[in-house]
Amino acid sequence: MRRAWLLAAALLAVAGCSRSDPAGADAGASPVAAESAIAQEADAGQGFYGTLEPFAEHAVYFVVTDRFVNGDPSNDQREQGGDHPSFDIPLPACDGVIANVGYQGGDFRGLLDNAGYIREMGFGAVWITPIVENPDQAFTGGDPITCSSFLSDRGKAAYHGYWGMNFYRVDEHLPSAGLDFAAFTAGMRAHGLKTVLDIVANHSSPAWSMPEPQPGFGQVFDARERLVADHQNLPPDQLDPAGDPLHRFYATAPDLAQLGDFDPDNPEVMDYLVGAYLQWIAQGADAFRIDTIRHMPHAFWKRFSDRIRAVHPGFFMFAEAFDYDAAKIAPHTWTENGGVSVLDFPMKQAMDEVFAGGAGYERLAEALHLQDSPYANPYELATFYDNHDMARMDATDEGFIDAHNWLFTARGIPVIYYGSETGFMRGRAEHAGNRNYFGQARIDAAPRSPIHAGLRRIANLRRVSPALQRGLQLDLRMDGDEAVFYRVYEHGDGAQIALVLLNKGDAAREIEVTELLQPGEWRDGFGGGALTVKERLLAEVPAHGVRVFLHDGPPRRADLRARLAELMARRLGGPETLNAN
Ligand SMILES: [Ca+2]
Ligand SMILES: [Ca+2]
Ligand SMILES: [Ca+2]
Repeated sequence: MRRAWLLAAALLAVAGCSRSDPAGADAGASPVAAESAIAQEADAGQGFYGTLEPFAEHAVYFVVTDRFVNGDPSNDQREQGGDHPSFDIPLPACDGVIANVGYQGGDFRGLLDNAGYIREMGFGAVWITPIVENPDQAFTGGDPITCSSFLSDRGKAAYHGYWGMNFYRVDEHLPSAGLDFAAFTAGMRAHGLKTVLDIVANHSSPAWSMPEPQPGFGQVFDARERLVADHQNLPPDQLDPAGDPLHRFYATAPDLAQLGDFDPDNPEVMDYLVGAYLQWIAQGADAFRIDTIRHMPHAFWKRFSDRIRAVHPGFFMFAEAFDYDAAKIAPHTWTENGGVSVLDFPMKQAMDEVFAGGAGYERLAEALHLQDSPYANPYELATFYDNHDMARMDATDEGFIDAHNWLFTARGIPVIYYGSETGFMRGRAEHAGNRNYFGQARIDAAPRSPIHAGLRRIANLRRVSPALQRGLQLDLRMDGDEAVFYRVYEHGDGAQIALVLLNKGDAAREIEVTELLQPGEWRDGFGGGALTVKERLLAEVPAHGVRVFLHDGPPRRADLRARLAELMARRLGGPETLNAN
């Protein structure tokens, strides 16, 4: 394979002779003295990369399955729920937008029908909300819903899937004839898409506070449909795990809202959950997104992850630890706590300030945590700017375009929430439109959105660039509307340097790069031709634009390699770095 890289470099050098070159490559400067000196001692041949995690190759598109596309009306269960029907429950309008807390019909068929749309946007994986069987009625307990409420569930149906009652069975709203979960994942894979399954281990469904008990709520059934746990509509402190076998799954103190909170120390709970989630891996789940991870203790996750990875070594998982403090969420990533990556909430907060609030790129530099961070590996974090549990980003079209140009070039695994490719429901919280039904008509119209065009362009570049996927990030300038950084990947048979130039200003700007610039043949990542670089690279970056230049070879400058060696050595963190800070 090294021969292939060298051949590619040679071909680019030839192409450079007859280029139509949008970037100014400096001619006439003397070669950099350091170029010939390869500092082999500095890195001892280990190479340069942020991570070797295979999953980092894939950007992730996240859908609330029920709200994406109804591909099969025959599984809608519109009559379900009896006295508490669960299909189509509109809320009073919030600022003119009507949200819905009932089922809307989205299913495996609708998602698979649009796998090509997702793949062509540049994604390699789809995160779907939990698939397991949930109760059929709208919930009658809990707190009333308002436009801005969170964890308020009165009148809500289980359309989101986070209220498991049988973790071994698919909820009846999702599959179609011939399209069970295994067929769905196989179909997605045939389109080049991995399936990230959203899993819950903290709780079952809302389990108490109902005026009258409701079927399924607070109950748990096993693979053979036997009732194994029942909260019996009792407040947690009235449960009697010692005396009533049906209470044994549950903790006796409340945790989140009125959810039936699993006892993390009960080995039967662990067996039940591990058995279920191994079953879904066997049916094609490629990775897990773990819900509410901080609501179970580290020791629980260590046992869980060890058991999953005993069967599937290296199985990739990232979790929701809903906190904007890196020091608080990082412990989940440590080996002794199960080694689960996390959604990058601190970066989300910074992105919001930059792309919706107008802050400068220096704010993102802080959030990268490239050296001596508390994270086991910051390059494996799942990066995002909004999702279903918070207000969608309230940015202009240009703000979304800039956000995507950042997300798909900076370190981390990008995660995009469905509809963001058109700025769908921007600024909207959970009960004010955030999770509204997207639907086939919006998907068919999405390519006319400038956000979609920009996203497709940058996501597809990341899809073919090992440097953008997994390379070390070396920042040159992160200031105001301008960001300039390298991503460097050198491992085994592959080597690539990406030079990323971002401009989030309203006017085009010329950006000049000389610092640590690897001389040689470079090419425009967007197909604009090849260029020979000596000491300087000068490029015009459009307003709200991105330029990416790629060098298909290893870094050779001694000073560059020395900087990379330091980044490489200090990129992994853990308890030691947290305690030192
Ligand atoms: Ca349906
Ligand atoms: Ca159901
Ligand atoms: Ca809990």
